Amino acid sequence: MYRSHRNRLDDQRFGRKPGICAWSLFFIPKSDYSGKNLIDCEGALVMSVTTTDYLSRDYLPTREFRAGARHLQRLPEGAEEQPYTLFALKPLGPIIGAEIEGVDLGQPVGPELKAELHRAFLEWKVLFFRNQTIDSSQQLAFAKLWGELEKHPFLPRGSAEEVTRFEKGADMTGNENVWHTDVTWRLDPALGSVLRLSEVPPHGGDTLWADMGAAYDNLPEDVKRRIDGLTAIHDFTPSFGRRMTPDILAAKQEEFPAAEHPVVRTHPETGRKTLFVNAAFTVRIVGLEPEESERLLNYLFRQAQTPEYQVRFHWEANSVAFWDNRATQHYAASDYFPHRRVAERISIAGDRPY
Ligand SMILES: O=C(O)CCC(=O)C(=O)O
Ligand SMILES: [Fe+2]
Repeated sequence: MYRSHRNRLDDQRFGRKPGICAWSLFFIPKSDYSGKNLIDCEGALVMSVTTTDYLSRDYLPTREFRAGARHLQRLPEGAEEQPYTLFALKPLGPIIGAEIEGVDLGQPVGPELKAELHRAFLEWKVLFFRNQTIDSSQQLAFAKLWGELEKHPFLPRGSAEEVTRFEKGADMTGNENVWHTDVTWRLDPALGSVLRLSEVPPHGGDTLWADMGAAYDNLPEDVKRRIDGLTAIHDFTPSFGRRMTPDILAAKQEEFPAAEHPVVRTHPETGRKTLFVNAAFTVRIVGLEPEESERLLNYLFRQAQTPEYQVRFHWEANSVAFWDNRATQHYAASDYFPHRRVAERISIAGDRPY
């Protein structure tokens, strides 16, 4: 039901004619696969395959016994390390996540500090600030430094429309414990977010981020070749849409049509390639038969779970995180029920992934 409805919407949105397109792939004689480019119903190139990689599907490792060092590169190729002069930066690992000491987010941020924070943000992908006794309006002022703010259409709001409030406790469990990049179902997903914890549980409640540039870099060459140029559909329906009545769901789907994004996006500021599919919102890869799409997506989703690409942050009250949503995924550990945990998030609007 869900699939057929969304496929119809996708067909309208992406200008595809409904028909036997998907099935025609199944019924092409095997010999026709050999080394040819397949053309879909509208004449677009859907895949370039050889007999072996498509039919045996052996471009995906069947088991992930992959011991040994990962290639962990923090900066883009050719970028030079420069010191920070206006604050102390304490790395929490080799490639992602750093604590910033000596910056008060309650005070105005001048152009020089802003430029240095911006560089740290791009280089470390998530910045952490502790002991920031700020309120929502100061958090808003800091977030506004980086661009237009988003209003989330589905999540509970705080003191302003741009503030999303996650209030967890005995009657609300933490549900953000799926690896994801925020709002990729938007045509222009968020650039980044500023998250502040005002109440922390006595233990647990950490958040983890994964560097999706590292995830891309470490993919086997066969997989990189296979996903090069592919796009995927991102949709809020399986997550936020789950509890909506059919009428509300239909109206929201109209307002937020499924988005098609590249599977590998190029970071607009650093130029790095990042793996841009996530388990919460990516529903299928365009042009692949459902079984292959699912298998490939599951393999790609799993990459965010690799500890070497991650940083794990333990919150204190008044800790703040500022992450680059174009370069990362995150996961909020839901291990503190029934204790309270209160977080407020402000997201900065981003641009169309390419
Ligand atoms: O509560 C958290 O730590 C993060 C929740 C989340 O997914 C988000 O703020 O985007
Ligand atoms: Fe999130």
